Amino acid sequence: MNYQDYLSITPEIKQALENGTPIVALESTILSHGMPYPENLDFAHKVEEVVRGQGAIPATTAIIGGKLKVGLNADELEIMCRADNVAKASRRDVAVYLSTGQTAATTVATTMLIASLAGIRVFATGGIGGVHRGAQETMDISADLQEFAHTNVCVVSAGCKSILDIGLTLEYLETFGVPVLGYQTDQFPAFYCETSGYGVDYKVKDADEVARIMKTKWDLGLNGGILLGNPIPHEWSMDHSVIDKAIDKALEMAKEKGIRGKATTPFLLATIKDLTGGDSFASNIQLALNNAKVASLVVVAYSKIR
Ligand code: PSU
Ligand code: MN
Repeated sequence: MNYQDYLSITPEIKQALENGTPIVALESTILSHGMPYPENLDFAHKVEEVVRGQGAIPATTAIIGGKLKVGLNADELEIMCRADNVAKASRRDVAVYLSTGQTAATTVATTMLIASLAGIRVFATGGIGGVHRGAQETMDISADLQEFAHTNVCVVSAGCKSILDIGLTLEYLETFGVPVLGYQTDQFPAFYCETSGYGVDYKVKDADEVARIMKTKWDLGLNGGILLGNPIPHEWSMDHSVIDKAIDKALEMAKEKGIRGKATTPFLLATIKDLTGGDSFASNIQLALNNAKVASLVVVAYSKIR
């Protein structure tokens, strides 16, 4: 068998791949392990509509029935959002879940991997995983960062949450040669907040510029991802003080409860949501929709010059 035998691509996306129609990959961990039901289902449909509204085709990914799914139908979206017995698949889990038939949501790392296998070059998420605070001791560094080191996908994200050590996350990306671009900003965004206090390598003015950077990088054989930081829309940006308090508390609780490994990020996300109430969730939805829009602009520009 070759890798294509493990892919299950919807007819619509197969045709889009053949015709060179722009496609945006979307992850499912944000649905299964990042948002409550049924709000996640509403979001899952909305984010796909945003992509279609820009003239691109959405491709939500997941592992279901021993296949790497590229594009989910309504029933499959429902399964991922209900999240009953849905595992979280990062790179190390992929072969196991494909072999055992375990249903699993895809993280940034595995969505990049699946997108790349399918020939999709742009992916929209909420926030990426990174170097956790205290990683000097715990070694907790998301596999997302290693995926950026070698998989050719441009990921549009609102930066990352400060549950992570943002400075060390950027250092790690630099070491592995990953360009970090700011969409119309010179600040690396901090998910709920427009700014993080850290700069990006390059401020880009529009989607065309991002598309040219993608093409040039991969033409040269400089393999690996590109991170496009797209700040949360100003009107939804939250106060650093509000969010920082919740994040500190969530980190403390994780420590007390001895939460470790792949449970860490979902625990922190759920706890922060509880601590900040509806506000942070409303912001979360808006930033993710905005990333889908910018990712669509980028892939439309990329498909014109490719
Ligand atoms: N950070 C967020 N929201 C998310 C995630 C991270 O603000 O939904 C999810 C993404 O799917 C990301 C994964 O790829 O968590 C990272 O998990 P880990 O830290 O275990 O690698
Ligand atoms: Mn981890």
